[in-house]
Amino acid sequence: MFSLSGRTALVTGSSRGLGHAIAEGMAQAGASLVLNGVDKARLKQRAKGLREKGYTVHEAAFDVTDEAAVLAAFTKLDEDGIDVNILVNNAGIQLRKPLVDISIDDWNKVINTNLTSSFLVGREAARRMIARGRGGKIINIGSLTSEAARATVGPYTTAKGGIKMLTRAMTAEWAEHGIQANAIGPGYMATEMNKALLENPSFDAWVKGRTPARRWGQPNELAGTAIFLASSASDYVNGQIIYVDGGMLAVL
Ligand code: GCO
Repeated sequence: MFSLSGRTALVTGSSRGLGHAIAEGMAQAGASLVLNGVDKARLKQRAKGLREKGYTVHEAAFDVTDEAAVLAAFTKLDEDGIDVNILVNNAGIQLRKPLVDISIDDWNKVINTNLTSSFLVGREAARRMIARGRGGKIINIGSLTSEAARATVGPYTTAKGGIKMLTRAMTAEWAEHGIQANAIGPGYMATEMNKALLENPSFDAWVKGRTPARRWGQPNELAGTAIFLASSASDYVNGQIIYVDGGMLAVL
């Protein structure tokens, strides 16, 4: 029930970080991949690496915040006969700055990349899943900040809170079409985006003290939950957010 063979997963922002780890995990479970990123060279290089491991990998370089680019990307997938039946809305950026110092451009960039993109890509994927009548899986990547705020990451927190409720909005409308929309809330993971935090001794100590598991998470530790939510094992799971956080949100 955990096999993804015969399924195709589009993972946004999958040329590095959590997206790449989730994509590789899904490929290990049998999925064909559509890798996405805006850096064509990096995308090409990462796709090549996965193909060398024997996985089936398509590349779709497009900006998830650009509606026209999203529409064009899905038209191309249609033309190439690639049916996306698993969508992972992972693409995201971080901006660490006090709210009083955030410009409207800063704000819009984070909200567009971390939230609106999931609507744009999710809408196109769902239109096709509904038209095909064979259901599908949508996995939105939230955050600890889908549940609790941390100072200086206001736009990110707001977007990730929206991801939790967008997941439920998708459930309200798409579950009857056999689409299971759920979310994953990663804890503090050792990624490029968190490099500055990992290298900050006091922040590193805070994460290890505040997390019951007493360590940072590794990107590949999200793959199991992603595979579960992408597989038949979760066909009656809708509108949930599963925190993969070493227990951080479970304790005071
Ligand atoms: C930060 C981090 C967090 C984590 C993650 C936690 O600045 O606090 O970037 O946002 O990356 O989102 O779930």
